[in-house]
Amino acid sequence: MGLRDSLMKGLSRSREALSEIFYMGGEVDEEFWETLEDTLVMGDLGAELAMQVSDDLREQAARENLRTSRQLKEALAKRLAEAFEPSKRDPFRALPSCVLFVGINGAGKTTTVGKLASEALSLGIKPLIGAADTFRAAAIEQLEVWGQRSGVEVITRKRGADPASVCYEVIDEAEKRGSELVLIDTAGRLHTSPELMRELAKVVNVTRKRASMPVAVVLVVDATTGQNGLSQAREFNEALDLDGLIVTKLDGTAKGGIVVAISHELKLPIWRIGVGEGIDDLQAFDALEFTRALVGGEDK
Ligand SMILES: Nc1nc2c(ncn2[C@@H]2O[C@H](COP(=O)(O)OP(=O)(O)O)[C@@H](O)[C@H]2O)c(=O)[nH]1
Ligand SMILES: [Mg+2]
Repeated sequence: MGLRDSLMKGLSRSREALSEIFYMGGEVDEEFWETLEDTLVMGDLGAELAMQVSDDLREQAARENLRTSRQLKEALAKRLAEAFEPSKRDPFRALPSCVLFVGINGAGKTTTVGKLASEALSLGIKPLIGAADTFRAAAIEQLEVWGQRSGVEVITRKRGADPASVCYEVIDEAEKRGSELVLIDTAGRLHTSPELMRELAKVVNVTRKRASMPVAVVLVVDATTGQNGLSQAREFNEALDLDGLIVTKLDGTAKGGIVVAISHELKLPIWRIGVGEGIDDLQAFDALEFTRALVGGEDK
């Protein structure tokens, strides 16, 4: 399946609701605009942004005399794409670089580290993985499996070790070996636990201080969590001053709109998206491609 096809397929559930309103009978009337706004709100875009987008589109439609569903969908895709925070620097390409992966349990951090290590290798970049999720023995093993799968070495310490010291060590190793990309997995934690968030802030601060290379803190968010994903992003950003986002599980979610909402509200770029459990199921993020898949610009 091509890159674009898998995104189209993944977002099909998010797209269904939107597609319906564009085929209500073709009349672009008051009801159409109201339904569009409601659908955007229900698609997890958030009330404020949904209203802004539908108002802007309505003005543009009047101004440019947009009538067909094809024209309206393309205009909607473009307007939604503008809501994303653009990326100024891709930390997986601008090297050397150290990236810390944070997020709640099950968001897809470990999987994403594995996918990115493999992506880096295929580009001729020498990555090194750090297992700073020392809380559970299974977490270290899981990362080692991903290391084997991608062919990248994983620096670990035993269960219960201080995660900050693992960060220290992996950066040391990277400097010694000339690894240009350091990927550090951290233990999942609930954004609602102040104590765990403080501990993570310490890990982040130590790493930012220790590393001579730029450090990026990336929140991994599971798209299927919808509005909760937005709350997670707010809390993690508050505690850690995030640099960017990776959104996972976009294969088969009806909540694709949340991606727009998080990037827009927190002014954070989206660096990659996860579209499956396999090692190659990670894509670069292109805002317009994403919103076209969300809106369904060319499918009818
Ligand atoms: N469908 C799908 N599953 C994913 C994706 N990313 C991760 N997963 C799955 O989500 C589960 C949790 O992933 P894991 O990396 O262990 O999350 P962590 O706790 O944040 O490290 C695993 O079963 C992964 O296979 C994705 O993009 N799509
Ligand atoms: Mg994990």
